[in-house]
Amino acid sequence: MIKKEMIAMLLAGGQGSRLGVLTSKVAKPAVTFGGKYRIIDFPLSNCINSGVDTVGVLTQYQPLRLNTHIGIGIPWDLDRNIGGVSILPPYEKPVDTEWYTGTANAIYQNLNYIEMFHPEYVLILGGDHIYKMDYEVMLDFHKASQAAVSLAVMPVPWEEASRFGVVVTDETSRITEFQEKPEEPKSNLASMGIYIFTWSVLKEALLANKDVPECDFGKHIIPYCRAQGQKMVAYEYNGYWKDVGTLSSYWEANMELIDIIPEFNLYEEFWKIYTSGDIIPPQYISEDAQIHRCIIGDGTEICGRVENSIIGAGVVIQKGAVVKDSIIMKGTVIEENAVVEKAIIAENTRVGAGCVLGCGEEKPNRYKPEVYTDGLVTIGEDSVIPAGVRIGKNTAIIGKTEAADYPEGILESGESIIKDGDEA
Ligand code: ADQ
Ligand code: ADP
Repeated sequence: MIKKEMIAMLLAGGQGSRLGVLTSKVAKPAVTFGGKYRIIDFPLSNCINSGVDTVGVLTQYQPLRLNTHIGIGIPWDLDRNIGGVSILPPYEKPVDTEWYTGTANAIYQNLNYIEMFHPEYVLILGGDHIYKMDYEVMLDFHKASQAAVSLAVMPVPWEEASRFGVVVTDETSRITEFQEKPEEPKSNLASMGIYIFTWSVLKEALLANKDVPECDFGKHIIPYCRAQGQKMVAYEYNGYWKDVGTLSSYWEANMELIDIIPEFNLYEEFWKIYTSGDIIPPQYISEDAQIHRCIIGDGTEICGRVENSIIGAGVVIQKGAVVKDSIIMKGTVIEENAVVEKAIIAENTRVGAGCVLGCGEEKPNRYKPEVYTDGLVTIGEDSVIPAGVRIGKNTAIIGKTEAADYPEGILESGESIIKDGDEA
């Protein structure tokens, strides 16, 4: 019989619609981060650094990139004979075949996978947070508290508390109240969506709630366990943790990496962040290049001016081009004399010569004002921007655009061009 003390289930199936065109073609956990990584590298690296060597990754939305990235888990040392990493998409069953309708439903549909390992504890993780956490320490806390469920929590600013599940605790860290995304939060201790369950308790809860539509941890399973009188405790985390679920938080988290002493340090020896990547040549910086405060990936060719930016692997920045306060992902080309300011440009995009991105006054986005904010220009992957066009702020573009898509050569602030993927 295979027996593991704790296995992890990593939820990586949500669409991440608040990242707009960045997730039209890839799942949020597969979006690149920090010039080298993909978001899912962080929880996966935490797993192996914490000694959790069995991880089920629940995928659903646009899983191709995730599948190729994770493979059999070699970069994370998860290529085990027993356990290791398993990608778990929804599959057809003799009865009740369905998509993963919610986070807990996704786990329920994989009861068999979990049972294979006879775990005592199951760690539930989201796939869309940037942080380093030793889950082993959290497990020690769970055991010492003799809890049935432990939630990792951290204080957040009061005005943001209603975006999260929040907990009220007593002096022993026992959770006395839990509210999922409340309009009027009673506390600013936010659940990080990271749970350790004693497996027998979780299994019972999943079976009891199996017919609940869109069964979700925050909305159903946690409240159910509370109602059952299970002992629930809050494990307070004090390090860096960022939900990169919105374009602004994603942009900010990237920008924080280039601070002189970054709050989140990618260079720590004892907590490595592993990733899988192509074998690519070193960077080439030409005599015309000027680079200030940047993270620059492998295989890049820089002949222009780059400031305060995160430049992914294989990016080309041609002569005379200027890139400022931006994130440029893998394989993108910024042609001669283009100017890019406060933009997020996804993989394999081409920005034509002399384009200006991020110009003019700021206006709210006409279609998704809550998604395209903070003056950002967001361009989805495989896009083409023809030479010489001017693009305003709070805009989104995805697809191969042509001069005819830009009346008078301009995309006004707050407009979008969606040629490939999602509707604007
Ligand atoms: P949310 O962040 O809103 O709240 P949710 O969007 O449901 O949680 O997703 C959590 C994770 O599950 C994400 O990584 C997502 O990709 C994945 N996921 C979503 N639906 C899925 C599905 N059907 N199949 C597979 N994976 C899926 C949660 C908690 C809050 C807590 C925040 C912290 O509910 O209480 O405060 O996380 O960010
Ligand atoms: P994912 O979990 O894959 O990121 P979404 O980004 O679509 O999925 O939504 C996650 C959660 O955030 C959902 O509960 C959704 O209701 C909520 N949400 C979606 N859009 C917004 C928004 N613009 N502002 C605040 N919350 C949002």
